[in-house]
Amino acid sequence: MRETDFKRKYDNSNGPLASSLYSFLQKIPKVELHAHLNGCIRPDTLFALAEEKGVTLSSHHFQPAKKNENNQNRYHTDDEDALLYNVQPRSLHDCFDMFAEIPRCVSDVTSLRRITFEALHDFAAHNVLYLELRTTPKVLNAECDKRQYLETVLGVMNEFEQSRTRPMTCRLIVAIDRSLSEQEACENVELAIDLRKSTLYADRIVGMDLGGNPTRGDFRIVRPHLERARQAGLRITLHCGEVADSGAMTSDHDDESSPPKYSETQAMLEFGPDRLGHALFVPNTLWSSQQRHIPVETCPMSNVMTLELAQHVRGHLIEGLQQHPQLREWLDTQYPLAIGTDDPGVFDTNPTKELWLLCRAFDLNVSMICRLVEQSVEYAFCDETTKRRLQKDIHEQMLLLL
Ligand code: 6MZ
Repeated sequence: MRETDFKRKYDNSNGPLASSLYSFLQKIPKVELHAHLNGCIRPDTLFALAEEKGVTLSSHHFQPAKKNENNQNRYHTDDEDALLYNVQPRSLHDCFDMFAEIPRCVSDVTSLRRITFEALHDFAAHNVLYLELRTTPKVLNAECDKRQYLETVLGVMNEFEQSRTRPMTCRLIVAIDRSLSEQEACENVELAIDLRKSTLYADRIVGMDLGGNPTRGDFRIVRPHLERARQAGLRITLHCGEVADSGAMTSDHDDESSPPKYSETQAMLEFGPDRLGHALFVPNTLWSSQQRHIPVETCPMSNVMTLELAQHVRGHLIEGLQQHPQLREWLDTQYPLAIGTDDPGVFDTNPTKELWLLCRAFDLNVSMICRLVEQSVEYAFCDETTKRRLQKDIHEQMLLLL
């Protein structure tokens, strides 16, 4: 379909046809490379699990989703307000409060299986053809240690793929929470390496992530463990520059008598990860020509929320996203990007909404958004054969739609 024909059919300006754009974007095949399992929990499931386990959610952030007069929840695409406004603002502080509470409800294998199945189902419902889901292994109870935790998630992925309800390829990234101890980081790396020795999981576990509250922890402590993971063949993604670097940048360092201050962002770039998460505060001076090509997992809705961008424009998400510190330049320079949801359950988002926001905020046309999605397969951590198959499937589906 030519762009002008498309504009007629799926207008992407303001107005009543905006939801047609949403419906079109819902149908296109997608790739999700940045999603945290516990951040994907459906609000309704969280409330049900809390009730079942007698957990009182103390945080004021947990509010049941409001329904409109037709008893549809706020995510219904005809409800323009739900798409345009951040009806439930989440600061960085808010979302880490929530992450501290969610595990109290996901406290056994049954609930872990449930949230994993639901997360896979929800991504597949948005026609995600390839998912890299990440999670921090946890000891849930006496029957479920970290190994069983990961085996449960991997088992659900196997079942989901075999059921062929939806043709989605699932891979796992084992996460390290930077706010926890070095021992935790070491355990997670050893566990990922060990599980990959089993033929059952060799292809399924593809990488390690460093995440968690960016105002806590120290990359230098985790670095040797990530190095070991890399030596063992795991790919590495780092949450980087999610908040401004507390260390001075090298270019700011004029005083030659004192040693340069440590910059975590710089240390992370020098480590040479395979991908970066967010990369909101990475000064241009820090991207050397080689580092400039590290693909970035960008999560528009999460960034608008945690940077509180929409707050400045009365909750309007599109105007909020237009204030994003990097996205405009990344799009203009065709920087390697993968669009992710981060935490759909926490940020009221989904893979379609992320693309919709990008189109609306930066006036992207349909071929641009399709190209972004197709290119992001290149940054996936799976093997080359899987990538080529995905590229073919995505391309074929796109051709049918356009
Ligand atoms: C950094 C984040 C995050 O691992 O329990 N996580 N880390 N920045 C973010 N941006 C908002 N969103 C989620 O999933 C929840 C965990 O993922 C990390 C945090 O460590 C959070 O506790 P899992 O499945």
